[in-house]
Amino acid sequence: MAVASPKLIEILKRARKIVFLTGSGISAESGIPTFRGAEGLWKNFKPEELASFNAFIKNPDRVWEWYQFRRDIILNSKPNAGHFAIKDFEKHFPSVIVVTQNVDNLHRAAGSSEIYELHGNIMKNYCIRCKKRYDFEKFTLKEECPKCDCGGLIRPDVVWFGENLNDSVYSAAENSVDEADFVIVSGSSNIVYPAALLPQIAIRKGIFTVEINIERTELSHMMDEFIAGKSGDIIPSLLREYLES
Ligand code: BV8
Ligand code: ZN
Repeated sequence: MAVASPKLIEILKRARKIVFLTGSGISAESGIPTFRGAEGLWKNFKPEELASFNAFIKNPDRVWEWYQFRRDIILNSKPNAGHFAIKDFEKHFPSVIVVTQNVDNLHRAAGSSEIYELHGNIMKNYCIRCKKRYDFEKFTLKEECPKCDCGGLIRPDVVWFGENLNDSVYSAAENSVDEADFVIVSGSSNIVYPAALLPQIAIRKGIFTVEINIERTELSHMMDEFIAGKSGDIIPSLLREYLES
């Protein structure tokens, strides 16, 4: 049973610049819990309780432990068919850009060549005092927040609630959407801002925007098409149906 409408395939045939906007749902099939799903990461606490600078300063060991718990899951996970299909789109279209809210490094692991990580990368860290970087270090400490040589606390290089996104990353992401002729939104509940503004930029510009999700989201009603299903099933099918068309 085809997942793509004839109209979608027609527009894809003319597309040259495709942007994928992805959220934690695209990594669910890699075994990484989403944020708001039933088994969600936030299930026992509200995001602000852990993913904020105040929470970190109030209880650095607890926040550090939560990130170490998530790193362990991520280090034991692999990109899934959805990540790989996004990379495969690069063989058939001049420009394929990934704008992700995820911090799990899986688009990079799948080999995508142009990625904007709006919320940072959980494998990167820095000292809050001297800003010394500790990227991709294998920290052995599990329950205790490590300290920098200067004595400052080391934090994950992710964007916490209440923190600004990196200006250059966000404006590059905005420009990519602005110049796109086809936008695919997948695996996001579209609740977190300013990331959730990006699909709306495309829609306001009349760029063809497709949402792939296992359930409808806050923005589904604004999309040109909504395809219900898992990203790991739908994105490969989309590419296959395009190539067979
Ligand atoms: C900002 C990194 C300016 C950390 C994350 C009050 C005070 C301060 C700010 C605010 C406030 N009220 C609102 C705000 C703005 C706030 C915000 O949007 N809050 C929300 C909760 C309303 N935003 C911010 O604070 C941002 N900064 O605004 O700066 C500013 C500055 C100062 C003061 C005010 C404003 C920063 C936001 C970034 C937060 N950091 N992550 C970490 O990861 O630990 S966000 C975190 O949650 C994730 O990164 C991710 O982006 C987000 C979760 O969203 P999703 O990815 O969509 O995941 P979710 O679980 O929600 O949904 C999964 C979806 O997948 C579902 O739809 C599900 O159906 C679907 N799915 C599941 N399985 C599959 C699937 N789909 C397809 N296939 C499947 N197999
Ligand atoms: Zn330091």
